[in-house]
Amino acid sequence: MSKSRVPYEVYTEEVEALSVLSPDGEIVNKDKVPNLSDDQLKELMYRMVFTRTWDERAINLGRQGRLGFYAPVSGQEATMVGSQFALDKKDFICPGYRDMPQLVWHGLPLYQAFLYSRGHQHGGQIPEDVNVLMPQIIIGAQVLHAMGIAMGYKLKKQQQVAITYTGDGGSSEGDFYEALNFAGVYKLPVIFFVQNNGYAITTPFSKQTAALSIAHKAVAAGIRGVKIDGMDVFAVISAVEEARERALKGEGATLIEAVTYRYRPHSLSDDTSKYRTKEEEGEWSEKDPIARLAKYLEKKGLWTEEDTARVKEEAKATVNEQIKKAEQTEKMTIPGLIDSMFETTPKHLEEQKADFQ
Ligand SMILES: Cc1ncc(C[n+]2csc(CCOP(=O)(O)OP(=O)(O)O)c2C)c(N)n1
Repeated sequence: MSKSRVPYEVYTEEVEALSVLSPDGEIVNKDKVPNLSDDQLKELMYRMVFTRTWDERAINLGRQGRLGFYAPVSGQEATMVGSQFALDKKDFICPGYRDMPQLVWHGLPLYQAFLYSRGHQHGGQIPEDVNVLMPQIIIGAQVLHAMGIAMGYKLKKQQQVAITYTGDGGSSEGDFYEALNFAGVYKLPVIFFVQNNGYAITTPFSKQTAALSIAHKAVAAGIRGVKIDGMDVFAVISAVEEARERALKGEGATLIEAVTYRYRPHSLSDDTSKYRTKEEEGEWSEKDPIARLAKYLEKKGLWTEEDTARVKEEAKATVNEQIKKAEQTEKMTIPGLIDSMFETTPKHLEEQKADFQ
């Protein structure tokens, strides 16, 4: 934080988003290119293509009645896949409802993501070695959870970082400000990652805040704020790596605002034509995070169209297999649900279970 003094009126200036990889696949900021091996670059591309195919299949599965609630992710692969790519396996993820890709790439089995969507309690039985919570539907609640987990890391002197995701809408919630404030006061190892995709369902960003940007909200909390191009996976990785390193060095929290776009509807019961134009959608499709990484990798001789086609087929086969596994999981029952809540079911719940039976 700068300690320079200015006249008595508090003011801030517009900030330009960090950009590393341009839409035509050129490096525009050499200093911020993440240090990734060729294999890591290919893995990153693999995950982004896989995620988009999974998203397309999930939308169809939802329309067939085979999934319950589902929030589409296409367009946000750079923020979702890229930010998780920059984490360590022991870092902790607190997601919102759209953030299933981060959980799956952090180790949650895909069939459990499908079970969660189907409302089955086994979807939320997180494997011991996977440091995630299940997505919050309550907008902004997870921001406080991540702050609390980071508080625990700090008290126990554990070299771990918590990251949480919310949207532009989430950044207007009271929970959001409370979490940022605590993180500032206690210098906590937490990353607040806001995916500003331009809309909170139908509410456009212009009606969300009068602040100069979401990143500016860090100023009031006394934490670091950065704004990045969220369609640029290198900018995402660079910003998360930097925030992690600072957090681990005891320098506190970072608020990252990543400017992105969701190509698909908010959920499966939303009609984008009611609140945005085809022109706008066209402009954002020119910035596609997958297309731009593909261009970069093709120029380096690391990726071809055949690779994309192969990954799509692989993703479709995996989704088919994992949705079948979810569908074949024993049906949820009320006694089973009660028994899965505690290691030893408390007496009052045993009584309720007996009453039910
Ligand atoms: C506390 C709370 N208020 C309202 C809702 C209803 N709701 C669900 S999604 C949503 C919009 C959130 O938009 P944003 O935070 O920008 O995230 P995005 O869906 O765009 O990823 C709202 C208002 C909710 N789930 N929780």
